[in-house]
Amino acid sequence: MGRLVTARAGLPAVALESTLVAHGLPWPQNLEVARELEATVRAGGAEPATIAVVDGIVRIGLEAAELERLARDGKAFAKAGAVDVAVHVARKTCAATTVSATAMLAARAGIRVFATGGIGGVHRGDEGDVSHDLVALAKTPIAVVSAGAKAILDLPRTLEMLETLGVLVIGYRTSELPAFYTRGSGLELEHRVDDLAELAAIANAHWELGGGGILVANPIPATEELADVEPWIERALADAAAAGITGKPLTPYLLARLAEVTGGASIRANRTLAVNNAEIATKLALALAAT
Ligand code: PSU
Ligand code: MN
Repeated sequence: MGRLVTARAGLPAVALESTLVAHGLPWPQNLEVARELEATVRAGGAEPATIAVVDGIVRIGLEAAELERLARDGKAFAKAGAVDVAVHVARKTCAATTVSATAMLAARAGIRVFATGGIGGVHRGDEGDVSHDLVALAKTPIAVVSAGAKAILDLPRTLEMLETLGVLVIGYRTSELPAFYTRGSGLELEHRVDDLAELAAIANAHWELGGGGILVANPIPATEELADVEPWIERALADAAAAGITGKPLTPYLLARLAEVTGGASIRANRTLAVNNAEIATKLALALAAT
């Protein structure tokens, strides 16, 4: 079905997702970020595997030209959750993979660590719109390093849903669920670790016990926080409601609208937090490989 890129001899792999590139960031910053995420993993001593479906082929790791195609022709790539992947494989179409699809495919390829920007969750004002990311994480044995869940969401409900579904949420050097653009949400986490060797030990124990996904909640660096973002989020949400946007296009719409109203500041914060997540994911992959 897919081409599984075997990591360079002896190197642990870190999965990276492609929806962030195709639908979460504008061209050409999306290509810069995609390359920077891969470079960060390589510099840390692991092998990056950006995951996408290209002309029906599941790619666990993209060639440089494929990465550029994903960024440049992002809109020609559907936004695929875990359940959508088969359709694109059978029809030989292109799809960017969300957190749910990337986690599923990475785990099948034997990859244990995955970096994204921020996972999906429960949308504000629409408790019926719950990202499949949460359900997929619950059943997939992989550690996802994420700056919490995206601030455009209902974070208290998202955290409740993670608990209901049984996703192990661990704050990395924080006791609060990070809010993507900012370090804290005021929502306390039950578990915190300050050391990646300890996190690796917890992950191994979790998987030995038959556990699924682990959300490693890694806040944006303090100097890069996007202050006073809430009024902009509320404005973007109001615009989405006025335009009648719901379902899959909602998150891409909100991120694009936020980029406009913040004059690009949200893009810079998104880039910083994603790269920061790739860095910690790489260190975790090395820590797991050492166990
Ligand atoms: N992180 C980012 N930007 C993004 C995403 C994550 O910094 O665009 C993507 C991920 O692919 C995640 C998706 O799975 O947003 C959530 O979409 P939805 O809310 O429709 O489930
Ligand atoms: Mn949704």
